[in-house]
Amino acid sequence: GLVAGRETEEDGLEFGKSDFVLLDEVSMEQFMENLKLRFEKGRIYTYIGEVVVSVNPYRQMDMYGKDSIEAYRGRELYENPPHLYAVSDAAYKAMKRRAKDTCIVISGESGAGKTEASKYIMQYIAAITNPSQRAEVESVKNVLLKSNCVLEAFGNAKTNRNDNSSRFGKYMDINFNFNGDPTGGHINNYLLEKSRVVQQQEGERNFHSFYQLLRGSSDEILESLHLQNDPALYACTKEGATSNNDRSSHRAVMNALQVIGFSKEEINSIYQILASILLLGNVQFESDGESVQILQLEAVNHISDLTATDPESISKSLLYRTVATGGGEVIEKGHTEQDACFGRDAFALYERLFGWIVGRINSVIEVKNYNPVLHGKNTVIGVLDIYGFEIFDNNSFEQFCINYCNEKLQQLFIELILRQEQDEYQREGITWQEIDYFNNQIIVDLVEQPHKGIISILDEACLTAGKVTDMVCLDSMDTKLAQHPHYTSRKLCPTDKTMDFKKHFRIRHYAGDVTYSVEGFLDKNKDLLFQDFKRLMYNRFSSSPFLKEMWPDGQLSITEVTKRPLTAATLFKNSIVALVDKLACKEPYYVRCIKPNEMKSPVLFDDARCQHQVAYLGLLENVMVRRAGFAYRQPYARFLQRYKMTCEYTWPNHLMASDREAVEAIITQHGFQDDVAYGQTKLFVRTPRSLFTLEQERAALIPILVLFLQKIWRGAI
Ligand code: AOV
Ligand code: MG
Repeated sequence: GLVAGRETEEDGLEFGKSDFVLLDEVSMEQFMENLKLRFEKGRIYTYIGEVVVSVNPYRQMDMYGKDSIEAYRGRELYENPPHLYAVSDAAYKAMKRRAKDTCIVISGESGAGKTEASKYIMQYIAAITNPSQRAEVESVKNVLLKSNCVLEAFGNAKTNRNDNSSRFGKYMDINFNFNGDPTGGHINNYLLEKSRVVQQQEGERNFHSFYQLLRGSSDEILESLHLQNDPALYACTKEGATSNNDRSSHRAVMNALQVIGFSKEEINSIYQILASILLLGNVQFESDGESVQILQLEAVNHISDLTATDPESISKSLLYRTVATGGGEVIEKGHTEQDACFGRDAFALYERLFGWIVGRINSVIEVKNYNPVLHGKNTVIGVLDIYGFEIFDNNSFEQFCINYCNEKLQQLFIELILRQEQDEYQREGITWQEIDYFNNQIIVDLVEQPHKGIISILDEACLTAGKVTDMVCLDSMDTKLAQHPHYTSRKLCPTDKTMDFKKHFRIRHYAGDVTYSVEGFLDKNKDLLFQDFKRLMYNRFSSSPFLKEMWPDGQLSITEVTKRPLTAATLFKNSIVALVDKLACKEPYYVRCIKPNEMKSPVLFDDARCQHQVAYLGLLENVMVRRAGFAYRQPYARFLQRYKMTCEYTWPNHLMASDREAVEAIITQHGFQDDVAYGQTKLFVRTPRSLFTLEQERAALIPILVLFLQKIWRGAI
């Protein structure tokens, strides 16, 4: 297989070029030809310099096993065929040798293979660390690996784009000690698509966890949870009730929870909450015009049992809310939109549960007793796996947030890979022909700019007293954004019959046009959770401190909470801005995932779909920058340090006026003059070949040198 030897220039023809930089000519045609050829030959990874382009194979590849891991361990990028393992190793080496914080950013649209890639990356890092098998390091690694399984169960779902689609964003930091062994980690999660708990689009499913519970639990457990083992019986899970592996997944999740260190009691509580949500979803209301009644009192009794709350409090929290009037008086008001309130309560429960699980995992893996003096610098590798760009038949607030997040990541890629690269040539005084690329900053601004951006307009509408509807908000966007080249709506473009006057607006995203339905935007942005429910939950769990953590705000009194909280969109924006800042100060490694077709087929390479992705990901521009430029660069002193032994004028020390001249001597002696440029402080090397030759010579010389030194020590010379 792949492990047997690297892809050399000779077999280059058979598998295409392993690095797009080596194409004869940089054109979309050649790029696509190479990408397709490699996909068909089972070469799913290809480099652009240090960036990995990955095409989802939609089949099990025989390239992730132990022998592959060994083949990549400690090697340089150009020594082996392209692989996630090679970049993981590069990130790891940079972290270990140079004490750099690094991050691996995985991007691509929904279903392109980001989550799978993130798992292989983590597996690799786990496999190559802790050679001495220290128990405390092993346990950290175990928790890191097992956390994926739990987070996927609770945060992933089948969508129309991907059977195992991440419905939350995940950024995981892995901490390392000076030995390069993992000592802990931290998971940041971003905006869970909680509305899925009560509603799914046709053909989609709820979060996996519900089906796993119903299909995988024993009859006794289900009985104790007042459940039956058929997802079709519950409003929340009747969509997509049939699936094959929920039962085995349930076992895996139970095992993972135990390995991570969740107690029996905690695991029980998790499943009690899931059961409460399923039962809550079946509660229906009836209005006689005057007052609202709950139809399924039995369900309420069961929820009351599962949450150890009295049934009256539950009914009351479902039917009424307590509000503070302007004068500080506290009154009870009956709900009018009954269905909305059970829905809100249900997904609020789920969101808190998810957040609590993440927090609980973090508490297990957080770095404890770290002493920088004793343990040296604590370095980090971050792995980002977030929901990919998506377009559905019906796109709502969640897609708006998800797609905005992808715009931000594309912007970061442009900054780090396209712009900073070119800036460096200028700084180093290297002649340079600027390369044009589409900068999506304009779309990022459309969404997030203060006062003028969509989020600001939404927030303003949410804060306006009185009855501001989604429609009014759309009007306001139409007025303020009429001139924006990436925004349109039916009112601005009356001839476009694909949009509805009342609800649609469209954003021309970097990855394509998406038509959003404004319906529900305001509610979702306000993210109202009735305080009664929070207090109810807080009181219920007051005897179990670990679950009380889920509802810390429940202890606030009704007058304290009238202060306006930040809206969902603003909170999300702030968290994404913080994420981008965090990534920007690390040394980045990129995996760019491509989805070969819409049918999940392992043999179909849909040329148009693939070309579209290559275009919007800016991959061709990436090749141009990389190729016109220099793939590898090293400060003169470091280059000299490593290769001085390969040249008679520099070994053991050079007598030249500067390191730069000494480096010139090495390069000239090897005949690589045409492959390099000399910057102010660094040597720039165009192709990997020269470096590879130097590495080989060095490797060949080292044993001779060692022998030579040993002889000196023994007094033989
Ligand atoms: P995503 O993370 O990019 O989408 P996934 O990583 O979940 O996409 O990949 C989707 C599916 O493609 C997986 O469930 C696998 O069946 C298959 N797949 C992906 N990569 C590989 C691989 N390297 N080898 C074999 N099969 C693979 V989303 O989370 O929807 O944006 O929100
Ligand atoms: Mg995913």
